[in-house]
Amino acid sequence: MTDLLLKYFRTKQQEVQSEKTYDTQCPYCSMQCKMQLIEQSVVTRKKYKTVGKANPTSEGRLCVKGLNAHQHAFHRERIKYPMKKVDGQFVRTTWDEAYALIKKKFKSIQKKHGNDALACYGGAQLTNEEAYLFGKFARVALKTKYIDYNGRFCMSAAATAANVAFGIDRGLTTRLTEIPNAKVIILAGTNIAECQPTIMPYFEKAKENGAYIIVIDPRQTGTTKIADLHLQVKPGTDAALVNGLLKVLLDEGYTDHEFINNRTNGFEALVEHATTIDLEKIAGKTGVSVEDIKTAATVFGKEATGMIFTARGVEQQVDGYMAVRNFLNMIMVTGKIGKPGCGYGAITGQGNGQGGREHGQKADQLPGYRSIENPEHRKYIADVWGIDEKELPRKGISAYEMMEKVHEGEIHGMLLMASNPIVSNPNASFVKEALEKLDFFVAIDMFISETAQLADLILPTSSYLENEGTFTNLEGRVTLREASKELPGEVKHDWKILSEIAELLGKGKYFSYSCAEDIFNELRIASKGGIADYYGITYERIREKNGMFWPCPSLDHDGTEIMFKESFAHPDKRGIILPVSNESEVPKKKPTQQFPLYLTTGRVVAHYLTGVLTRKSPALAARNVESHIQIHPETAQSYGIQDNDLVKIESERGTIVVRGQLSDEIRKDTVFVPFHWADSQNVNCLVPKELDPTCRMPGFKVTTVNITALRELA
Ligand SMILES: Nc1nc2c(c(=O)[nH]1)N[C@H]1C(S)=C(S)[C@@H](COP(=O)(O)OP(=O)(O)OC[C@H]3O[C@@H](n4cnc5c(=O)[nH]c(N)nc54)[C@H](O)[C@@H]3O)O[C@H]1N2
Ligand SMILES: Nc1nc2c(c(=O)[nH]1)N[C@H]1C(S)=C(S)[C@@H](COP(=O)(O)OP(=O)(O)OC[C@H]3O[C@@H](n4cnc5c(=O)[nH]c(N)nc54)[C@H](O)[C@@H]3O)O[C@H]1N2
Ligand code: SF4
Ligand SMILES: [Mo]
Repeated sequence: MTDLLLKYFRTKQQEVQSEKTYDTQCPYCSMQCKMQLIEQSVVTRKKYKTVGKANPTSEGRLCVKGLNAHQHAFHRERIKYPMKKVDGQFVRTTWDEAYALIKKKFKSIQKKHGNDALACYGGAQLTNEEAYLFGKFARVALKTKYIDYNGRFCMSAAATAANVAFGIDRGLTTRLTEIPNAKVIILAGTNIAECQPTIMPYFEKAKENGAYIIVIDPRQTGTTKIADLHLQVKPGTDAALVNGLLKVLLDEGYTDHEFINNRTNGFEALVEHATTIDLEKIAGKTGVSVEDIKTAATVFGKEATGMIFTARGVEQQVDGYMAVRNFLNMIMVTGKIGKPGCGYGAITGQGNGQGGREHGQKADQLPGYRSIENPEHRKYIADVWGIDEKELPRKGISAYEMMEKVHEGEIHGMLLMASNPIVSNPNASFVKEALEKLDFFVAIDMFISETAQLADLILPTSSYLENEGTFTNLEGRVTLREASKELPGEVKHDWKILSEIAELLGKGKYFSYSCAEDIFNELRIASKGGIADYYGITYERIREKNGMFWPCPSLDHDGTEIMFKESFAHPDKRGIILPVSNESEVPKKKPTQQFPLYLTTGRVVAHYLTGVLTRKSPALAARNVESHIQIHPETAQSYGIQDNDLVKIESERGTIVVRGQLSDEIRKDTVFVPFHWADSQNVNCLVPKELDPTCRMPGFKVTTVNITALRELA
């Protein structure tokens, strides 16, 4: 080696020796994997690498999204200053100017149209502290009843079902370490292999221990690869399928009578309902054979331990609430809850899918999972907040319904935080038109998302590397994201922005916090005695124990890992069994001559939700540069479609164009399109507007469509 080269390498080494590390948690899914960002300074630039960190949930693992998460945080398009729209273009502005504009517009809109003319739209990517603060901000600073969040499209069906059946809603009723103790596991409408990849070893361990795994999904996926039995159900028919399973369980006597008698109400009605169930008819409706229904039910009934997990495949339906209730019926009649190796889990989705739904950013909810319509709950929270109970608004409406209120001229201004609704709402073109109609629209984001593009003002917020706060993971474990990287440019934390807006609206005394922990300490008191009781959890205790499970009602309580050991959370301590109809109350789309195929939607491993972040990450974007439609080769052939053709997809709501991907892993009567892309690839332009009557969940998983090869049109 020449002297020159040696010198070069020696300096290189020295350069790289200047290294900093930052602890944080992944900005994506509900596993909330702990990670560390390694920053190496090189003379001309900084180099980054992400590595996993040990913790009791992900045990140091990371998936491809987590490994590349930093790529979006350092992306050049990240916004670092407030941006104001002038003549259709965003221009840099100052915080003072931005705040002056907000004050002027918010005040004039409310003066002219009343307090409810302003709406707040939140997200479950926010920390617990910020979700809590957003709810308080809407009710105390804006005094509006209109607040809801993107969890409506995510968790609402399972949350409502668990609340009504068990009296409390925590995604998993047990800890992940119980999975290897289960002898039979049902995974219904959940593609964990792509959506929570670091959870997989728990299931692989269960399999090594001899567990029988049943997966219910219209497609073969990474998750069906671990299945002993795959029920390739017709989209939207889970409620009926479970009726078939219940029929077998009841007829064959695979029921736990002691559990049913001592712990539940409503069993007699279910027995009566089962007499009306015909297995042949269920097979015809669901596309699952009688033999497979019998096998699944028999294994589930026979084994002493077992678990059921559902996710959006079951839940994002216009009868999602009832479909989940039927799975809960199965858990209760077999007594497979509240003991080792047993339990139910609605696998939460977003980073704070669990906590985001507990602290009051939902239309009908106050912190601690309290109800905004319950006089005692109102009084308690009003006292914590130091306001008169009469000043608290009443309940509002769901996220999509707020868009209808914009069209109807009731909502004139909106503050959006952590969501991209024109890509994630059903009937997306209608939602875009609504947001375009607003008199004043403020988005708080890290990027100019497709929705932020429609705003009058965008306020730049901090990322997972900079913003400290707590997240409640899919287990119900409250974790502390210790983010400490310096804020780039003029970026501010979400909680800081809310507090400063409250101040300028004259409500500063209710929002004087110096750090996230201050807000958490108020949240602890606000949640005390509520369903989701965090009172006994402190930052210090979370650090000590590497996360703590709620409910945790006192400082000497260790948190609750396994729920419902002795009782459910209703006043009489019993769970509620409820017969569920095969047919949805809100009719589901059925194939017609005009729209002959089922369309179902979902995710791919490399992209996250509407893709605003993952499309900015070169390593992830490269894996899927565009959307696609998964079609069975026989179906494709009958429509004259070849692999990689551009395919026009039409529903009664709209038209999109994506690339065809032929695969025999999907049912012949069904096509699948992921929802991570916008504009002409935005699959939500096709999704209908009907909502579940109980929880207001849209039917993202069943649309009917027609498909045409664009080549054919030419
Ligand atoms: N890579 C990745 N991971 C993510 C996310 C992401 O966007 N990308 N998002 C996160 C969030 S917020 C969420 S909510 C979760 C979602 O996690 P999942 O719910 O697991 O994800 P989906 O792909 O929406 O749907 C799961 C499966 O349901 C199937 N399905 C469709 N229709 C039906 C039906 O009628 N019945 C049944 N039984 N199954 C059906 C689909 O084929 C799909 O394989 O993932 C989280 N993790
Ligand atoms: N067709 C179809 N549609 C669906 C679904 C489906 O399966 N099929 N799934 C639904 C589900 S489960 C979900 S969860 C929704 C999610 O859909 P959205 O609510 O639209 O969620 P994201 O795409 O994550 O959008 C988040 C936005 O917030 C920004 N952001 C991220 N972190 C923060 C933060 O900490 N603070 C602030 N202020 N901004 C932040 C991001 O840059 C991005 O612009 O989509 C739903 N829509
Ligand atoms: S996306 Fe989910 S599984 Fe993957 S690293 Fe992030 S938190 Fe973990
Ligand atoms: Mo979600």
